[in-house]
Amino acid sequence: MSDFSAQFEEISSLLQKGKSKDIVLAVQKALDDGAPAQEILDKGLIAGMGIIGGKFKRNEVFVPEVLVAARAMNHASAALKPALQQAGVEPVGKAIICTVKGDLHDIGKNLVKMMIEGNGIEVEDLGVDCNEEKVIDAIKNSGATVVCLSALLTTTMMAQKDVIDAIKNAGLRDRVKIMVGGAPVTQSFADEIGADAYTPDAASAAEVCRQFYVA
Ligand code: B1M
Repeated sequence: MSDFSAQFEEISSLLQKGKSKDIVLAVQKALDDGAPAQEILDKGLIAGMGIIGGKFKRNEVFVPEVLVAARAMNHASAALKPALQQAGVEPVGKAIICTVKGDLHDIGKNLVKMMIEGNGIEVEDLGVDCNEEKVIDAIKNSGATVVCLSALLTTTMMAQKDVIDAIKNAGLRDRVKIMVGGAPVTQSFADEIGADAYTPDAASAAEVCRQFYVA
């Protein structure tokens, strides 16, 4: 079996340096060499972002460095998108996704969206810092039957509960399944706030989301 570890290491390093153009070339080269897309994502991109996150926490890097890394992550994810998504999957339904109110982190949300789309589900992206009203309007107007909520901050995870409560109060709870996720979110938190599903990563989010349509 081929060993792509040096290439994953390079991708992680380019991400940490925020080298958007070079990382796209490195991702493409790894794909051309036969590296699995999911491993490029996990061992290259997400690993690199984890290292940046640790440095950010220890005040070894600051918001500007994290922002250029985030930009490189988005470029690299876009380059990986065709390989991550299954070709020719027929749409089986529609979902809504957003990062909740007060939270601007969108990399995880974008990955979840990409993987769900790759599992044959149309996704309406409501963006970041999304309030309850926007979600309610989207449920009413889009016909979506799954709502996906992402939160990356301990201070914003409760906004997932606010959305679920607002959906209940609007009389729409029976119309949608609600999925939650993001680094601080856990299964027990999801149970506590009345979500239908918690998944720890984008790939499992896509699997669970598809089950809601095909089960
Ligand atoms: Co922020 N930030 N940040 N940040 N940032 C974290 C989250 C933090 C852990 C860093 C740290 O201190 N170590 C920390 C949160 C601490 C806490 O709450 N306990 C933090 C902080 C404090 C902040 C600010 C407050 C910093 C400041 O201004 N002083 C500020 C808040 C801004 C705001 O949102 N209001 C802030 C700002 C930023 C940037 C703008 C600079 C940038 C975001 C850029 C962007 O997203 N476009 C940023 C980044 C990049 C990070 C880190 C470094 C990386 C996050 C990331 O993209 N990870 C992060 C540290 C870390 O995570 N190690 C950090 C990669 C991504 C693929 O993972 O998003 O977890 P993640 O998604 C995963 C899973 O969680 C899951 O799937 C994905 C992978 O498969 N998932 C779901 C996500 N959503 C899901 C939904 C699902 C299912 C699964 O179902 C619906």
